[in-house]
Amino acid sequence: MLSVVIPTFNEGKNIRNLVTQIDDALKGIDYEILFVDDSKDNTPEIIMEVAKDYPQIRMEHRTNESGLATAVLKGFRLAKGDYMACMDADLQHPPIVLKYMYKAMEAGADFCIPSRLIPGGDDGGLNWYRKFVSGTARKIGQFMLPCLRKITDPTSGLFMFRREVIENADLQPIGWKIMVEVLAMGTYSKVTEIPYKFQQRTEGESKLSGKVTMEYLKQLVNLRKRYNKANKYTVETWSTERMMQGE
Ligand SMILES: Nc1nc2c(ncn2[C@@H]2O[C@H](COP(=O)(O)OP(=O)(O)OP(=O)(O)O)[C@@H](O)[C@H]2O)c(=O)[nH]1
Ligand SMILES: [Mg+2]
Repeated sequence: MLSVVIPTFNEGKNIRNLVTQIDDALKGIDYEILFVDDSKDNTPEIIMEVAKDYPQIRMEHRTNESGLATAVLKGFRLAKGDYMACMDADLQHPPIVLKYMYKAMEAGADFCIPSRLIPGGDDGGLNWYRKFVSGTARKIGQFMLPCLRKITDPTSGLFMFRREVIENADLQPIGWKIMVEVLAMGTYSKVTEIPYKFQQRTEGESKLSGKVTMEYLKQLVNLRKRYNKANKYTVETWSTERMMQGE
């Protein structure tokens, strides 16, 4: 089974569209969707409404806790799947990519990381400022944590891995970049990167802020002391053709 963990904060307008697209993408695959919701609006009601049509949906609504990292970790703890995925609710991560991530896992990957920065990938026309911020965050991360250096797009919120990867990992929920935490603390030997095209957000609002940047730096300093130095892995990079093979 595949568990797709989706953190949500005021994403009501995106939920039905998101679930419909995930269900289309995962035809024939046993899956569950776990929403971990900290919304202050009617998003939880919308999720429950959509869940009437899709029994694969579970929701954890939190009222006394918030924050992206703790939400995703909560989702991983509740997940029942052999494979776990994390994605944003705002459709910036096109749900169809889940199908190809699953394919990479079935082909033997322990960890599948879609990338905007390999041939066939696209950053969705980020403006120069967002490009600069995201490029700098990536480079600082790779400088601080050698274990990120072979990964082209380690700071996104879109990834899939085998449950065993985090079984003995000490994941501490600070910051925004939960994949960096899993890559640094997890145990895995084969990573597959696949290309994907990042999308513009069309509904709802971004929650990015200056606080996020500080938390990221704090997280990197903390991980530098703790990361799993024994973990060695290889990276296989799929082309679009390889990804589409057999379709
Ligand atoms: N549960 C929970 N989810 C959150 C929280 N903050 C953000 N999210 C969700 O995390 C995902 C990523 O947040 P975004 O605001 O899209 O961040 P971003 O993609 O880096 O920024 P944009 O590119 O501007 O959209 C979305 O699904 C949000 O709803 C939070 O405190 N709790
Ligand atoms: Mg977003």
